[in-house]
Amino acid sequence: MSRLLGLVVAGMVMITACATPAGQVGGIRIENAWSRPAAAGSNGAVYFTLRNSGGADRLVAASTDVARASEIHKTSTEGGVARMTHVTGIDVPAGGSIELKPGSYHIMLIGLNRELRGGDKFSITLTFQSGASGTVTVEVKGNDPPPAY
Ligand SMILES: [Cu+2]
Repeated sequence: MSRLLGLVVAGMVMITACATPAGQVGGIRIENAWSRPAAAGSNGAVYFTLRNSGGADRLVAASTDVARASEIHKTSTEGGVARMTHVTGIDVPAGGSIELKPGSYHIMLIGLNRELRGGDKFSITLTFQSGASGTVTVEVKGNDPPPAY
């Protein structure tokens, strides 16, 4: 790659990184990390998209200092009843992507030690089965009451 092209690519990467909270952990890019507002003492949920340009991997843990504990959950609806299950991880296929979103996978923040208000930012550290681990910024979006997770 020419030096000039390298600079242009580096510039584009920086612009993308500034547009939305995002990060790179190993071969996996974490995009659009967000959460809903939630009161101190209650539970919150974090959502993001995992885009994998490397080999198959698995999200196995999350941690943040805004909550007492962080668990990987999956919401599923059976017979019209939504139910959350604590799962051991989320597979991220080679070259594939997974979106954590309301009604599906999410990171459950258990026992928030502070209020999450619209516009706030906090950090979450994600660990993958490959051993790759990294911290991304989560943006609290909106002023709605927390929805069903
Ligand atoms: Cu949950």
